[in-house]
Amino acid sequence: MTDATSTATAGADFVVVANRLPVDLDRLPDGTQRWKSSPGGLVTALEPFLRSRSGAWAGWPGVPDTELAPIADGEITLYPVTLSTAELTDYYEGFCNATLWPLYHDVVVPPAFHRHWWNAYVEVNKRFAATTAKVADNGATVWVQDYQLQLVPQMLRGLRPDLRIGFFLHIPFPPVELFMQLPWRAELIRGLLGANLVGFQLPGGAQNFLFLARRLVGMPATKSAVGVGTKLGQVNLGDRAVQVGAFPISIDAAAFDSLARSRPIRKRASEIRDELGNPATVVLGVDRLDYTKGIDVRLRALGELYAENRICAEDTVMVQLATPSRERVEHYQRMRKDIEQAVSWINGEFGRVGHPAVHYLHQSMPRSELTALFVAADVMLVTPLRDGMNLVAKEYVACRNDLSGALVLSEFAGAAAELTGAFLVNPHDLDGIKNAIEAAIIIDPEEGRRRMRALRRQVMNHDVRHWARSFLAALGAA
Ligand code: GDG
Repeated sequence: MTDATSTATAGADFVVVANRLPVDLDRLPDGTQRWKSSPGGLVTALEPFLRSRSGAWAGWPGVPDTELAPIADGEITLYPVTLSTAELTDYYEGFCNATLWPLYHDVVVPPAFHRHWWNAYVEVNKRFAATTAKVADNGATVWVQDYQLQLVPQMLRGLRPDLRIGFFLHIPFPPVELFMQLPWRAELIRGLLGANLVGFQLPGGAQNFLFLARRLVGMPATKSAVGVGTKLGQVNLGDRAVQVGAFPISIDAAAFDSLARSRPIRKRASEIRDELGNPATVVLGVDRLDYTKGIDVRLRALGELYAENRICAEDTVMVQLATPSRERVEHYQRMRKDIEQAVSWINGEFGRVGHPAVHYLHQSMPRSELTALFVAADVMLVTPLRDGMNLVAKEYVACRNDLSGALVLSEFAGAAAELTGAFLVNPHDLDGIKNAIEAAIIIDPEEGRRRMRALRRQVMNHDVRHWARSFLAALGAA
């Protein structure tokens, strides 16, 4: 990666705008700094589009109070957007993650409403819009990502009416009764209506948005039957129309599939099983440590199953990877304590020396090790109280090329709409979860293969490139 100050031209014809850049600035203890790529699914999905045209990406580089020049990353130019430490507190940890995140996830915890957080959100959104306006070529396509940047479409349209603007929300869009709590509800809806196309994970989110647009902005919404992909709803704004639709995101399924088949990963998976004491059943959970993910729910279910002798810690061992997340936000600190207490209760009651029942890892691990865990696990538990999609569920399925393994999946994860071959559970129904975990453990192998075959057909045929292509095709037609 090189400094692109001299080469960057105001002429990108495809611009991605996201809270984070696909690279992180890493400051080393000796004071030097370097770029570390953080390739997520989004990068994989968008790379072909970014490279085939003259592509740009605007986002925060992960370190506050730092002005950085544009960076050339191959043919893509990255435009760092600066955030101050105060903005990180008020915009990111505050409005994004303590107001919008809980509000959009069914108020699983109460959202906090503070005017100074909102003001910071407006300011930061303005900065993202201004950066994008500077780098986009005449008539360029701009794709704005997620809840951190909901005002950008309108602000950008004000600065650059020539642009074709798409917006995609990665998290759920809440029902009207919840959204109406937000003091700045009309501003957010107007912000989103600056786009030509507003995309959601599920038709339900799109319907909620259409309803709110009609109610808060007073615009007629037509074609209210919102389907996935091509059947779009529409909000008419007089001089222009905004398309609204559902585009369920996915993963780089082929990459997971081939990594999971590779010899080193298969070898590592079998080592992991050895290290766990070769139990009959390995149960796995993989999540960002977040209160929406229902980690506590599944631990409670597992603990009760051990206590009732329906499973035993010699045969059934759980690994829970909880990746550190938003550690400065208060609710996250409290939840971490509760989860660690639950793990320690289970191990105290049911573990033996050298053989804990639950192996809990509060850390982030390399993609290869994560894939080996997916390969090693007989039963995958994905039990969020609410989740836009949940990529982990799809990643597990993509790693089960031998058709073994069972997925227990919350009905309230977006992925449940597609992964109907999973053991679907209501995460509020503890007995239902216990029954599903038990059924997944003792499933007849033929029935298990039948279910996994159906899951894999869905995931392998609807990957993240399919998602990006269908969104961009709809945006192109909007
Ligand atoms: C939001 C929405 C929606 C986790 N630990 C490690 C690691 N991971 C990876 C997983 C997966 C990703 O992080 C998590 O994605 P999810 O979809 O499960 O959840 P969110 O982070 O909440 O994502 C969600 C998503 O956006 C996309 O639209 O599905 O609903 O909430 O890919 O594998 N990866 C590595 N090490 C870890 O320790 N390498």
